Amino acid sequence: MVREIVHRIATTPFEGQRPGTSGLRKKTRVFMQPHYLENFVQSIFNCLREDDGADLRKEILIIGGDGRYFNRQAIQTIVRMCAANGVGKILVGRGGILSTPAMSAAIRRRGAIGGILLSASHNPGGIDGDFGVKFNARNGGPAPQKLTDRIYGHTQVLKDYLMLGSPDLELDRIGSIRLAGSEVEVIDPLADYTAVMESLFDFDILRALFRSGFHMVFDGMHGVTGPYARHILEGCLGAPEGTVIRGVPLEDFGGHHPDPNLAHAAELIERMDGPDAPELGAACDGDGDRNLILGRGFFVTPGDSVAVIARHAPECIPGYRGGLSGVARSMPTSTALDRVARRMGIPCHETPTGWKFFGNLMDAGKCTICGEESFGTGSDHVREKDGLWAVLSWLSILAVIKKPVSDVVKDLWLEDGRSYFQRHDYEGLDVTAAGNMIESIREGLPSLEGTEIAGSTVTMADDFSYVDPVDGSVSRRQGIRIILSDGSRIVFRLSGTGTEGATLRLYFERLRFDWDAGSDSVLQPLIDAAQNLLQLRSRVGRDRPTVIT
Ligand code: VG1
Ligand code: CO
Repeated sequence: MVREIVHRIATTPFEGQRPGTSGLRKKTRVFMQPHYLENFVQSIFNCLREDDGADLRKEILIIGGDGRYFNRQAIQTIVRMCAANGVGKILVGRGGILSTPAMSAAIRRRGAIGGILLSASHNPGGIDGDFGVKFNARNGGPAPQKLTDRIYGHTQVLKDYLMLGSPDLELDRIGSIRLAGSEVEVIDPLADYTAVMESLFDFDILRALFRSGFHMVFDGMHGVTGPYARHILEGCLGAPEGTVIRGVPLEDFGGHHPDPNLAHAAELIERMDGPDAPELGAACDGDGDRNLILGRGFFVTPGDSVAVIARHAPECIPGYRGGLSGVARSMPTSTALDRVARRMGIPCHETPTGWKFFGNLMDAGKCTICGEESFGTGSDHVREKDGLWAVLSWLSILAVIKKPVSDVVKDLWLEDGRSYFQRHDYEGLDVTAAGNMIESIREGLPSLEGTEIAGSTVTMADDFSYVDPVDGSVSRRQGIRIILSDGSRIVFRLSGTGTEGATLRLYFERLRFDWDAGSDSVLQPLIDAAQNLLQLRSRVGRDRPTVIT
């Protein structure tokens, strides 16, 4: 037997900014620099061991990613480091694959200490694209900010890391080997996730739906969800072969942004047009946590989607038959969910952007279903947003309600009005100029109240602060919101996930009861008002957004 040798490799302190809401996200080439990935990963181990007193020999750790360029190489490195650090059991998704929700499901079902997830989500992949590493904790959710900060603290004082000098692990075959003191098992990345979906949804009803000729198309965008969708939709539920398009994960996502929105899922949107189009169209992002829902010639905004799911889940999905304990949305997300919650008599929480805030509420039993405007929807079955879960939710609703997607949404608007909603992103801005702009607006907020904007009076203008109802922690400066007397909102904040320059996000919402007016015309007064207020041309040299979703 060959003895595995643990190398202690000297290193320089980690140079990189503090990880944001979704872990550490950088250009792929940055991650490929010597010691870069290693430093971050060793800091996770040091943090678990030194701060939390974890005995890693007794723990399970799960590794997987969305299949993008550098995924396999990074996994080989992390497996060697896990073994060198004495992790008891290391589980790796076959082919290096695990979607973000599947990772969350696997951590929870297997009682793991956490998981290391390799993805930059919907950002493009490839050697000139983006890469990312994220640590998910025992509850299956993204590390809370305090943990992320502690991991970052360790990166700053790291002197060396531990690495095993072993050959590459065979990633493509299910099986188990011993590596130093660790057991390494390559697992089926679909198994845990599929079991969770079976426990929530009535697969018989969904099978019957497809047997009756229901026609849908699912666009995997060459991200990680393709294999999950093929297995569940075409395999378990009997949807015809070809229902899943772009279903093979590719290292460069076929050269596209694996981002399921109106800008990047153009091909799918085209397919959904016309009288013979499928009844349901859906897409997921690179790591499988985001979703886009389309009806025939009809776009469901993410804010409406989560409202519809919450409204109908107890009646249409067995996993929610007992009712919902509460719902939650991120602050910029439209208020359609609030109105549904009021109707259902359940609390609706408003959290800062980012999934980790929902996790706390869910752990405390305060929230069952939640969503974000950024095409994220999910529930307490895992602690990440879950793209395919949203698709199965919609299928279940359509199977019971037996109406077209567009009518299901219009029924919602008829009940409580329609939130017209748009997000405008200004990407690649100068970091200092963007920061200064936000700062100066923040200073002027108190004097905005009571003034006239877009034909209404400003009733509130503040920078959103969130007090977590579970642990009392306070998150300040989570986005500037201007609320008008007619209920309209203008929100803006800087992105925490970009890898180049600064990204400014402007969110517009206006509630109307005439639900067939075009979004553009309804929102234009708010858009003009924001342009006026922000003075984007003079402050950051732009007068047009990069992307509208
Ligand atoms: C964006 C979205 C946010 C989402 C986050 C992670 O963050 O706005 O709603 O939770 O991405 O999504 P930001 O800070 O860039 O606005 V994912 O699919 O990239 O894990
Ligand atoms: Co994602």
